[in-house]
Amino acid sequence: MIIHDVETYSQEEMKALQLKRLKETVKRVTAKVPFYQEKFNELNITAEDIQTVEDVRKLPFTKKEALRDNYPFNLFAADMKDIIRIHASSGTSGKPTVVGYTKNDIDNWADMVARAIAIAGGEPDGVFQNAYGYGLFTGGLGIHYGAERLGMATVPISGGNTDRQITVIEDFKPTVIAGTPSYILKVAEEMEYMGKDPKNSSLKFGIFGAEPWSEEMRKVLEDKFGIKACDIYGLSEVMGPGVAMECHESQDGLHIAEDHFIVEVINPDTLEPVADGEEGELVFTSLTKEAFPVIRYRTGDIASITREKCKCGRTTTRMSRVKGRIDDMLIIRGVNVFPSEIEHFLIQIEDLAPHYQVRLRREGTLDVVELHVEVTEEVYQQVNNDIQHERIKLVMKKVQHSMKNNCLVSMKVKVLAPRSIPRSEGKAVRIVDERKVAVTV
Ligand code: DLL
Repeated sequence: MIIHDVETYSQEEMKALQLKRLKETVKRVTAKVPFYQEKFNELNITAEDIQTVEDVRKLPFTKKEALRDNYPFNLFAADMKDIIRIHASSGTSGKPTVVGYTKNDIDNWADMVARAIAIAGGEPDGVFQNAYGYGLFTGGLGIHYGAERLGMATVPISGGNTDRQITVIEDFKPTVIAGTPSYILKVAEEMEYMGKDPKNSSLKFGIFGAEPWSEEMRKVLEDKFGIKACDIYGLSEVMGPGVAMECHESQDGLHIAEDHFIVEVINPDTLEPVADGEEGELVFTSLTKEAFPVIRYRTGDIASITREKCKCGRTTTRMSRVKGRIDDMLIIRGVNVFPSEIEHFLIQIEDLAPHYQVRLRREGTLDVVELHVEVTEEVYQQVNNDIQHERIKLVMKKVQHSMKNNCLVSMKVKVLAPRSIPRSEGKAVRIVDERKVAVTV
């Protein structure tokens, strides 16, 4: 369901809208935020220098450190009396990053998420189960306001409490469920464990994101629930969920809300733009935000974009799935691997459950990478719960072989009993660095 004209704008129409809004944003941050004033002064840039959308490249990049250095409110471009919401992300090191919203910001965000839910197949008359965490994280409330704005009967169940999630699925008969793919997988598994078939539920669509996930994981979730599962992207610094959303018709890239953001893809080393279709770091400039505008925010997320028209009829630029964050890329004896690539190949191996964790340890002076995987309940029963069984050893060899051939890395593999790898209620912890603190991917 296309609910907004801008989704089918011609490139000229979109650029005209973006240019007008970009100029306003540059004026706003120049007037209100000392951090940007100083940066623009250094480069001798004013709003007058912005004559085309491409002139965004004249502006300086902003990195996460800027948020930490200006903790908590120094990047806000609105008076505190006009701020009506504050979110923050914990971050794994240092101070949290804090973002604010005015009434207009919350309104625009709700519109954007309503549009995203419609892109993913949501209809106003359905019931929406929101299993994203409510709180400082933008997932819960961000998605909630959008689902209400679309007119859906929104159930604010939040993440966790899996038994109750299952009761709601059975009794409230939701048509759409939203949550991290790893947590929704846990809900499905729990249903199966109770002897229930998730396919018998009323669910038709899933809106999954906030963490990297693979095409293979999509297939697992779609098969288990008998739904269409679409990818939702966003980050708190830029707005929250809904910056981009995949359509259920094509499931071929995420439509970026270009009336609210300009997207660029750059080479993270040279900072030069890369060609459409080539992978690089996503960079966003906000166009409508009042409280927390961002100029060329470097997300650290790796993806590519295409400007080709989508089969669904929308004309907005699409981004590929996010492969992962640059920070979470593993470098194993000179070879770069993202956890999402490991997932892609692991799920194809029979006898394995779709859960994994990469653990980094130090043995003497050497860094050791150990991949933890789980066998399925079925196989485990067949080998009489004997994790040393020959069949399990064969599974281990298959995993090692696949990693070596497909990801070009050799790693130790540990095959564990079902339900051994910790499940998360929100974002899955895919890498555990025992040399330092755990990082969330
Ligand atoms: O995760 C916002 C969100 C909530 C998005 C609900 C989608 C659904 P943050 O906690 O600030 O915000 O984390 C943002 O999560 O920079 C990516 O690295 C990662 N991420 C978000 N969506 C996806 C996705 C929310 N669909 C960070 N695929 C981003 C891969 C994603 N990674």
